[in-house]
Amino acid sequence: MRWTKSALKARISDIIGNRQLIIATNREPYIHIYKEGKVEYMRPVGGAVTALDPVMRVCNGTWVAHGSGAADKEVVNKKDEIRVPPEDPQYTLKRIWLTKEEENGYYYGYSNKGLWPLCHMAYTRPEFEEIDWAYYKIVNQKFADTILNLAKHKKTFVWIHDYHLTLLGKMLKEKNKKILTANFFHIPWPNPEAFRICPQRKEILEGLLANDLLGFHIRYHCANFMETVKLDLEARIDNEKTAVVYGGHETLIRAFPISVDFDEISKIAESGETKKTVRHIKEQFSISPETFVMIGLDRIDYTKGIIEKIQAVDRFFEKFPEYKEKVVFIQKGGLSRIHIGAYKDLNEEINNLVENVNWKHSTKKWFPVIFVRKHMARKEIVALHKMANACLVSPVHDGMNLVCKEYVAAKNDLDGTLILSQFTGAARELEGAIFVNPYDREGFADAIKEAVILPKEERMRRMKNLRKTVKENNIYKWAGTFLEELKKI
Ligand code: GDG
Repeated sequence: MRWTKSALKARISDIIGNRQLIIATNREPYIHIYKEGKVEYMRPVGGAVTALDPVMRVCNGTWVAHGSGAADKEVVNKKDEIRVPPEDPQYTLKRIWLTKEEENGYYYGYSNKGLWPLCHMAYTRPEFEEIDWAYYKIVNQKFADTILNLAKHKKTFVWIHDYHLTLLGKMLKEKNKKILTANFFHIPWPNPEAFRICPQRKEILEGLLANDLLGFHIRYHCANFMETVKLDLEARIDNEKTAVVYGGHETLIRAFPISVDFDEISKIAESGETKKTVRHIKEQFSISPETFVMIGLDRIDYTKGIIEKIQAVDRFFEKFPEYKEKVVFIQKGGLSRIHIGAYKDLNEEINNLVENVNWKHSTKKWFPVIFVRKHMARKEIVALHKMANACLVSPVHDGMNLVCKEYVAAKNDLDGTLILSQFTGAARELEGAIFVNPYDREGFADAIKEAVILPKEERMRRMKNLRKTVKENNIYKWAGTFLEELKKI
């Protein structure tokens, strides 16, 4: 059986039974903002919400998240809830309000100055401030109190997501043993030596091991986690079952490679509207039909290898100047975590680099890098993928990476090449990509050349393989297999 939206819909009540489903994430799937005095909503940029929204549309249930939009309070009911998607309501979003201090300490501080660099090992030094940790605990407790209230009278399954909420499982179980909980970690789990520097590692591990199920993208992260537990706690590791028993409680550890809604993206890519958007984007950037278009699409984050990518494009034009005016690179970058110094600096660095590279290679009628900052709707993103002859995905470390899978899903015409960092979780699945080490500028520049000259049949053969993989291993398979694992508990 291939997992599809309707297959998950058909199986969901059998999987969940009479339990209500609650999912908990830091980021909410829809943000309400003020625009020219009116309330509007937008979709935030980020992998976890992109992946979970289609799943929740099928599963119904309640999504608990931080209400971070300026107009969020204006649209919720007395219980701080709103049905979403706003244009076609299918599940409930329950918003949690955080003070500026809480957001600063828990989100910008402990989660993103501490755990994010710790788990990615991208040579950005993690910072663990006591005050941030205090807020991290306060906010995890806020999520727990809200969810315990929702779970008072119903059998409940709580699906927790990510490194922002590592203590939540334990906080829930301490008050209500009947709740079933799982945490899916969207980022890598590092090796035990790297994790060892975290001063709060014992509390974090104990928080995670209170869950009944713990999911990572790939087996390597599961193995790292089990090794970490072995080093830091007196727990029993059951290798046969891939489980950890700690304090008499068993947690299953499993790999579930996350993915995208292949069918939906393919459908959007095929639509007449997308064709029109492609024409519009090409006009806007004065791209001729003969130009070889390469794209990049990332949240602006130091783990995504944006600097390394632009440097490789620079090297490509240095080494192969005959491609000037024939090849162009469009990088779309969504601003992210801008209150953190490292992100502000990265943004500056990208601006300077783009300016230098463009100045260095530009001719009278062409420059090599188009950096797009304006917010793009999903339709425009699909159009960008559709028009691209190559997509450059170059993280220095990434749990999975959805952009490469979105690209593959949008290439119905098979005419495109994926250049993919070997340090993404996706690299383990996506046979058919041209693999690069983003730290190896020379090799990366050569890979770009390889993509530009790849014969059409070979290009199509590779894309066909890639599409087969992503079509099969789509987001509904991820959700379905994760939830089915729960039935075994
Ligand atoms: C975490 C893990 C894991 C990106 N830039 C823009 C934009 N996007 C959209 C993409 C994609 C999503 O955001 C990014 O997903 P990724 O998977 O690449 O990255 P993270 O946000 O770091 O996600 C990652 C993921 O969780 C899921 O588990 O794969 O490893 O780090 O959907 O299309 N969207 C818009 N403008 C942008 O500039 N509109």
